[in-house]
Amino acid sequence: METFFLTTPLYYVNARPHLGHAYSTIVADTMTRFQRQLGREAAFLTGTDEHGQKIQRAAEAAGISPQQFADQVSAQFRQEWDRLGLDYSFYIRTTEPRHTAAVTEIFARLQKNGYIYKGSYSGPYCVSCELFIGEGQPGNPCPTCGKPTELVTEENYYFKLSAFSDRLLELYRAQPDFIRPESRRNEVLGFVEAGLKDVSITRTSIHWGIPVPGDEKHVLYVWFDALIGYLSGIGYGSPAAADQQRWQKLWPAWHLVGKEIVRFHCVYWPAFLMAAELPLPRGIIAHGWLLFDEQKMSKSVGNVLRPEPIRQVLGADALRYFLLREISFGQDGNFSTTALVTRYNADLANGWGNLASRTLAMIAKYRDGAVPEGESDAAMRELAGQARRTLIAEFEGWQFSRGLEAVWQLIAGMDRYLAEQRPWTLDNDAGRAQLDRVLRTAYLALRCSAVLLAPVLPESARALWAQLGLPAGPEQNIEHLHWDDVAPGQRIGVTAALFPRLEKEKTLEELKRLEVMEEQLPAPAAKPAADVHIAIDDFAKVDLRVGEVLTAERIKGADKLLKLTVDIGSEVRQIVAGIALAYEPETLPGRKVIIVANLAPRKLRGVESNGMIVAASVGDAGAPVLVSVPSDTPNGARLR
Ligand code: ME8
Repeated sequence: METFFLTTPLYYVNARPHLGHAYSTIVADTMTRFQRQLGREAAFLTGTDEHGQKIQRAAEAAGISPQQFADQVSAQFRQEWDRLGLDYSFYIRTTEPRHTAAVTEIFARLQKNGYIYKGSYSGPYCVSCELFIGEGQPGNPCPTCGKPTELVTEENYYFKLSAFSDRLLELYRAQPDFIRPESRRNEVLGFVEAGLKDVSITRTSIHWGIPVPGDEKHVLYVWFDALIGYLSGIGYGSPAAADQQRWQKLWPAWHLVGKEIVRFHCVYWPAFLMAAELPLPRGIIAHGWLLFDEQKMSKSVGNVLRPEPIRQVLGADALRYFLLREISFGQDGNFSTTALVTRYNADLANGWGNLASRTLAMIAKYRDGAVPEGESDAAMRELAGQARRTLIAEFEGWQFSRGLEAVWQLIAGMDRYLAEQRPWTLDNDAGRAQLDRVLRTAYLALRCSAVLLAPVLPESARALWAQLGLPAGPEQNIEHLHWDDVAPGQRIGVTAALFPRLEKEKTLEELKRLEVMEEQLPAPAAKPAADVHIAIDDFAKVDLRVGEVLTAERIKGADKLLKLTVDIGSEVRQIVAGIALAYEPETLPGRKVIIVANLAPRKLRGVESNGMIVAASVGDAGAPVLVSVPSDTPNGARLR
């Protein structure tokens, strides 16, 4: 049987995951579960992209090695996916030896096939996008992200991308749904039709990458390296027979990507594969961006929200449901916690959850927990059939919101049916048969909804299934789902509220509070290992001094940062400190602090920082608490 194999982008490890990353991974998880419920074998791969200049710089700023940095952040991605219950089948890190083996093999194939030559590149490069810009002046804004480009002048290995224009255009023509949606396809067509230039696939000015086999002063360009992760993650490049079989069984993949990386996936990647004589992907599905305050949610803009507070307060299922229901797949969508809580209450607590609790309570009360037998309502049965058909068609076309809407039509239809039938008036001899019919119908509708919603709301669907007293789980085949397939003598299970109603203002406050704590989590840094000792000379290298805060002000657009001036005896330093969420600027002047005086200067949000304020990191969230000395300690005194 053919396997449905899907990949998410391999996320950069320059920073922890945010909701944008969670969105892609949730979509992949949902699609994979849905495919399984169509009776297909399905798997998805995710992972982290760990090489390149961006990561190298982030690690330098943290004062640790790129590998240590990548280890920490990659673990945070994995931890987040595990907490959210995202059931990835494969996880690849591009710093794993198995990945290097695959990359080396593909590079060798390209070389053997004559698609690689040496040349030199001099021109703008965008570090944020890890992209050679090819035209314009260094310093100009990157056409993709708008950040200033940098001049790169290097001897490089080039890939003959220009040789593939015709074959790529032929591919897009022969397979019109290779790139979805249509708008992205047109963008790519335009780009390729304008003519492709060869691309540099190595760097010499950075070292954090996979060395070019046989010419080790070059490292491979991060995008060349990363795309191959889709293959190395399932066994390509490994000599073991089991690995070979696995990748050959799973490949080719569907690639799910954000719209900003469509060109890499639709142009470069198929061309690399053609050059390596490997099968091309089945297709590329591009989704839009999650916006926050009308801008792309991104680390570099600094407007990110984390999945964790939402999971803690509303649960992973509510987050999944909201993202898939609220955002029209393929388009950009604004994320708002107010809309999240409103939808939770309306659709989950008052909608699905309430239908479940009312129905189960009535079966308990009127029929002592036994599901009545006999006929169910034909109109409701038809509505359920329609929900099922619509959900299948829409989910197959990645239109999750419309598929979910159909299930909520069934839920609303059931609410209306109960309001019309007024089962609470039927608990008498004359009403007995009708009450049986109403309760059975509501029970069957719930059973059907649990199966249909299991790909999107897996935890709640399982909980409801148990409350319905049904065996196994709701992950049943959706195509073969029978409305009336309930064993005689069926009894309901133990009931509880699926989605307790939330008080809006309090919930929003709680989300905000947890969000603030999240942002105070310590950034990756070298962890002092208990069993590694340093010499006194090592400690003496750190110039720790007493200082006094003279002024403190907020930095526009950076919630966490304060700009301080600090008197350290010999001079007054400007220092940027990440303590704004814990300290009001007005409370700081006059306060004694400890600073690291000999850190290399760096810029945070464009503001120069000459040193670092020392703070204790408290609690799970690592909230900063300033370290101090008695107020009469002279400024500039050294700590030894
Ligand atoms: O591009 N809205 O990694 P990346 C929706 N390493 N999705 C978002 C998003 C947002 N605001 N922000 C991020 C890279 N994403 C490369 C990929 S693949 C071989 C290499 C999601 O960490 C979305 O899927 O910048 C986007 O394409 C991806 O994260 C970018 O992650």
